[in-house]
Amino acid sequence: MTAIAYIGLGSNLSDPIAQVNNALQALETLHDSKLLNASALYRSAPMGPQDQNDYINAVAELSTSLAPIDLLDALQAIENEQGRVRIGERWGPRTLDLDILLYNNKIIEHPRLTVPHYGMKERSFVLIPLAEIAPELVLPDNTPLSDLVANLAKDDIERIT
Ligand code: A4P
Ligand code: MG
Repeated sequence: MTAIAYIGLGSNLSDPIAQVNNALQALETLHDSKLLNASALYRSAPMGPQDQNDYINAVAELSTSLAPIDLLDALQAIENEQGRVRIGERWGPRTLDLDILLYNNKIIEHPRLTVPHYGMKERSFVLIPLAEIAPELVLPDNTPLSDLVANLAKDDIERIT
C-alpha cells in the first residue's frame, strides 16, 4: 500500500534556503518513498513572535509506503540531522521544520500526530506552495484547497525560485 503525503518545509535559521534545499534532497532519498513533486521556495513573514527572521517555506509531495508514525519518525530524523534544537519556544525560530500536512484522505488523532496539520487551513506559507503543486486538492473535510487560497491574505509571502 502506498499513500500520497504532503510535507510542509520551513526554516528561518542558518541559511534557510540551503536548509530547505537539503531537506528536499533528503526527501528524495527517503526509504520506502518517492519524491513526486516539490513547490518553489517562498519567503514568508514570521507567524508568531516577530523578533525572528523571515522563513523560507516549501511543500513536497511524496508517495510512501511508510505508515504515518514511521513517516513522522523519518522526518524528525531529517530535522535532527540538520541541526534542529528544540528550545521549546512556541513558534520560535528553527533550522528546519517538517510537518505532515496530509496523508491520503486520512484524519489522524494520535498523541504524536495530528493530520491534517492543525494550522494548515489558515497559513498562506502552507496553502500557496501546496496549491502550486496540487491545485485540484480537496481536504479530508471536503474543503477545496482553491477555496482556502481564494480567501487568503497573500501580502506576507513571496515566491523566490
Ligand atoms: N506533531 C503533531 N502533528 C504533526 C504533524 N502533522 N506533522 C507533533 C509533524 N509533527 C506533528 O513539533 C512538535 C510535535 O508536533 C512533534 O514532536 C510531533 O509529534 P515540533 O516541530 O517540535 O514543534 P513546532 O513545529 O515548533 O510546533 P508547532 O506548533 O507544530 O509549530 P508550527 O505550527 O509548525 O509553526 N512562520 C512562517 N512564516 N513559516 C513557518 O514555517 N513555522 C512556525 C512553526 C512558526 N512560524 C512560522 C513557521
Ligand atoms: Mg513542526
